[in-house]
Amino acid sequence: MNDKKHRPEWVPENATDGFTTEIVKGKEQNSPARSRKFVKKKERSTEEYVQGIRKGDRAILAQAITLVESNAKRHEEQAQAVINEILPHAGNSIRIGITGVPGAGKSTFIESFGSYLCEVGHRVAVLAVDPSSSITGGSILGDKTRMETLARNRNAFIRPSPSGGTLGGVNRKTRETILLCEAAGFDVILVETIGVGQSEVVVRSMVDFFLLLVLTGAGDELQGLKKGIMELADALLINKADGENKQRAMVARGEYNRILHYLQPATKGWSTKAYTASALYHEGMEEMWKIVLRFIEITKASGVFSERRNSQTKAWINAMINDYLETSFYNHPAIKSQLPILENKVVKGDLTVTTAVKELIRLFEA
Ligand SMILES: Nc1nc2c(ncn2[C@@H]2O[C@H](COP(=O)(O)OP(=O)(O)O)[C@@H](O)[C@H]2O)c(=O)[nH]1
Ligand SMILES: [Mg+2]
Repeated sequence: MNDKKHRPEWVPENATDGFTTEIVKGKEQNSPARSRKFVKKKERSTEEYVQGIRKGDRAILAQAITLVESNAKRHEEQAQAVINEILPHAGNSIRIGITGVPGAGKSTFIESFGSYLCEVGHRVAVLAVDPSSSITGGSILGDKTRMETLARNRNAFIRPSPSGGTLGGVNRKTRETILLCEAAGFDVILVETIGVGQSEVVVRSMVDFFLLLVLTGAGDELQGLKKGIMELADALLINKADGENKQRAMVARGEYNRILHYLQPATKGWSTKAYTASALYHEGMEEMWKIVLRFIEITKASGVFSERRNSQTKAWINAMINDYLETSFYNHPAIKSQLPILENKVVKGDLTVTTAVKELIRLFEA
């Protein structure tokens, strides 16, 4: 190490080891093109992102989404700058949410419906909301194979659910991704709910039209299906209406329509009805699209469309504030140390819940 050849020229002759800076022989760059790409990828300017998205450059769009999904503080600033720039070009799409129990055929439907839409001249972006993906590692693998044809279509863009983080985090990332896709010229956005639980409500809060995929046969399903989810839907689609199941699907359609008749409609001025389709055999796709178009026409004329978008934006603001406050509360050092102690006191009956909470808030605000 003391070999003079390895010492930089600015090091004095009589310098001790402590002073010395070592020189490590540089590695030969064997592929300048590759290294240039690497540097570019790492340090794309906000302008480059914006231009690329506006041109519909899918690689840049994908990178911008990665930026938006990053939890790193330094990425957040640039992501917000990009979104700010593209915002005037966002919003011009029909946003459709697709929900249903696992196995109902959501991914297959998206493959078939998305391909149909591309065929008739649309550009389709497919996103997924999966708040559980941080635990399960995501269900993307299965989805990719279900969407093989669509994934190869030049007019389609498929993005798996952002992994990790809270429901609030997934919520923000998906909403911002929708804006980026719209600015890149995608005029139909399909959002699939993957995780079970709260993802239906989250997706409903970011789309114009909400589609519930259901199955026939199982009378239990009709019973077990949460009325609450049916009340979120703008249409029910009985999928797998093919082969021997076709007849049963027609019967189920009548049953569902009878139930829907008594439920609160999800959208003012629109009555939610049941339809049949076969995603696997590409039947009913055109009919479904006509229903969506009629829905958009009616709600735009009545003002319900823009009312919903506005209230969704306001709800997003509130959700982010709640998320921020909750995170900063539970990460506050005083709360971290005092919460378990006060909880214990309450459990033992030494303190009332209200007193404990007030004390915690006092510590938080101090
Ligand atoms: N017969 C029939 N099978 C279907 C149809 N749609 C989906 N499936 C099958 O149902 C299974 C689950 O579909 P998938 O799209 O992964 O459901 P997801 O979990 O809701 O996304 C797969 O084996 C599909 O091939 C359909 O219209 N008809
Ligand atoms: Mg799926």
